[in-house]
Amino acid sequence: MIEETVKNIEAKAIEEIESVSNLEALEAFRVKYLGRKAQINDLMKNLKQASPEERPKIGAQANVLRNQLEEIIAKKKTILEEQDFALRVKADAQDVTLPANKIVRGKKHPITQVLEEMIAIFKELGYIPVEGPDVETDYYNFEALNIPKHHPSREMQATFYVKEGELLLRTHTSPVQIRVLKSQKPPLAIIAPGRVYRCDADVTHSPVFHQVEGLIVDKKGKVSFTDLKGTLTEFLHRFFGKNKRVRFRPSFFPFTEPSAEVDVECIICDGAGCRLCKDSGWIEILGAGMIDPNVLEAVGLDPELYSGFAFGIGVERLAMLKFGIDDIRLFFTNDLRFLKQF
Ligand code: FA5
Repeated sequence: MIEETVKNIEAKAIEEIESVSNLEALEAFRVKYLGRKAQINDLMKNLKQASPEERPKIGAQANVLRNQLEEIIAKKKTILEEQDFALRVKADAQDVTLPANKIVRGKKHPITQVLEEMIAIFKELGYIPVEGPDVETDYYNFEALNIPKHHPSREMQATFYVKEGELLLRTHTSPVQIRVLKSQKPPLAIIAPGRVYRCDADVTHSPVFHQVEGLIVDKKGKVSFTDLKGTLTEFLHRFFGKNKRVRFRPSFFPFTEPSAEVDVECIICDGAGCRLCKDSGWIEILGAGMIDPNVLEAVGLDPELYSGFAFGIGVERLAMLKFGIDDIRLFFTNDLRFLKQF
């Protein structure tokens, strides 16, 4: 009787294990055949009823069955684990024939590129780069540059004040002239690149832009307006090449006398007149002149003994002309489609 039961359990288990298809089902199978409530345990309980001669035989048979069941389970477990692993490997598989992701490399902003090129050219011409603060006092930005309080010429540069009448965002790089002349003895030749701020906005005017200031001071008579013109012409030739048409035109600045401005032929209309050049055919790029005696006096230099020249170049304007850009705001909106072209 018991022998038959053992055989039945064995046959059922062998049949059932076939349909076990995952590790969860295998665990259920193990609980069913070897767990606390498994039929094989009842078998052992019934052992008492058997005759003393039969008992060892039945016990041995039950043990064989137990071992067999354990073996079946172990074998199935190995198979299922291998299947599982194979499935996971397949799911994780990388297609090594796919093209790799492109690595996009960053580039320098066009204004940084132009600034670096300008600085390199002026260094070759013997100028030393210096820096000044973006937040300036009224004294350095205006007063020492011969622009007294309430003078109409202050309106040439609409100012952002940090503290009305005292502290401001510098409207040009010219205050660096004063800082240098107060701290260094001539002869000297410096450039001062940096950000400047004005309440200005259209296709050629930005509220934040860059200038490169230039300043040279020596014993009176050593540097003349001819040197100024020669220096700026040389710079423009190196920057644009010799074919770009430029013109010098008389102008006014309170801190230089005589003064000039330099224009470059408009890149959009080639001089015919358009929206960018406001129908003039020219784009203004810089202001310059011989240092006004009042400025030399303000820094404690005797205008009878010293003279020099200065210039202030608009960096964005040079970049517009170099790269053919018709709206200054493109430099500040950080559109990647624009920036990627440089
Ligand atoms: C000045 O700022 C004088 N400090 C320049 C100077 C220095 C004259 C030394 C004499 C001696 P101006 O305001 O013209 O000048 O500006 C100089 C240049 O900066 C302009 O020719 C133009 O190229 C550029 N610029 C002026 N305003 C803006 C603006 N809002 N956005 C972009 N570029 C500007």
